[in-house]
Amino acid sequence: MLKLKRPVVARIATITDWPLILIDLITEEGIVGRSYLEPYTIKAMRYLIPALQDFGAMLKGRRVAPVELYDLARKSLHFVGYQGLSMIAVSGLDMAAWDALAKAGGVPLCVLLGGSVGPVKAYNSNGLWLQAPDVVAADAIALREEGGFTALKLRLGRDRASDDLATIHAIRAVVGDDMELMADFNQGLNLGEALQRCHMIDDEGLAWVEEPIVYDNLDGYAQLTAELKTPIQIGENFYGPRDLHTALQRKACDLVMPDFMRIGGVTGWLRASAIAGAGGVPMSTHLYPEVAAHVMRVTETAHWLEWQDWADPVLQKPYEIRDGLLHIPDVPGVGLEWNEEAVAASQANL
Ligand code: SMN
Ligand code: MG
Repeated sequence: MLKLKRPVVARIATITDWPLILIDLITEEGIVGRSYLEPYTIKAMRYLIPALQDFGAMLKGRRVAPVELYDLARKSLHFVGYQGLSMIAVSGLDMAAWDALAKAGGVPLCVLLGGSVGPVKAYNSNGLWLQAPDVVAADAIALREEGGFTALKLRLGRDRASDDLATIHAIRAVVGDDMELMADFNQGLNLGEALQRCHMIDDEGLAWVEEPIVYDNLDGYAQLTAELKTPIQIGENFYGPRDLHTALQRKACDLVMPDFMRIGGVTGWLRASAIAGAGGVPMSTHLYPEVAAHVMRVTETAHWLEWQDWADPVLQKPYEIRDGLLHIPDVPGVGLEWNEEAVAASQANL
């Protein structure tokens, strides 16, 4: 568990301690594939660890063929269901397997996937939670300076709609018109409230409005998408590529932003990005900025990478952000190595 510098204060939950599961996939050749999961709560962390250990035992002796391991792991939980914790566990395994394969080939993951090492356009998503408008506006400057960002995400869903509007105005006043602003309601509104609030902010020039209502109300999302000028963004709660396909078929959004622990890791992302690409839908990432940077280099409709530095304390070499661009290190794999001292100091009592 890591203490968050800026606690998550959203309408649906407050999070002060951030759980991380660090995964080492150890091969007989001595290569270690690494990934992490950020399952939001310590309880979810407890449920996931045995599932990951079971995958390890089940797949012992197999070749590191990520697509095959993904299918085997999913099928082993088929009767439990493909979504939810099953998919989260599979995603963790998948990301570690792709890392191991790229390391075995001696190339960065983006190169293994057919791309090249280079910068990826990112927005800063480290803060701007549900605090008073002046507090948030002051933090916007600090967030911009963390990496020369040209885009920031703020959170909405305060008790009073007028406070949401005041927050957008307060941030705009300090960062100017050239800064792109994304706004995330974190599923906090019902459809009626969402219609009112999204119309209220529809002329604010926001880059997108994210998850105004509960993630699985696709009819509601279709109505919002049809009614609003501002693009509707969803996707961090897609469990597997088929959820993205369904959302596009239902015209439930303008933009998509899958999360790596839910979409199915790298394998799920690649399958989902083919669907988004065919539909011409811009695709952004959710959390996991390191693996996100690699796949964005080969994503047809790559839009924005979500930058969060929350895993940085346990990484030996955190990725560098400059001029709003995330820089992929030119090392084999994803480039995740644990800072063992920091890991030892942050071990949770499970
Ligand atoms: C979010 C991310 C991490 C924790 C809580 C909420 C958010 C986002 O939905 O899109 O960044
Ligand atoms: Mg979100």
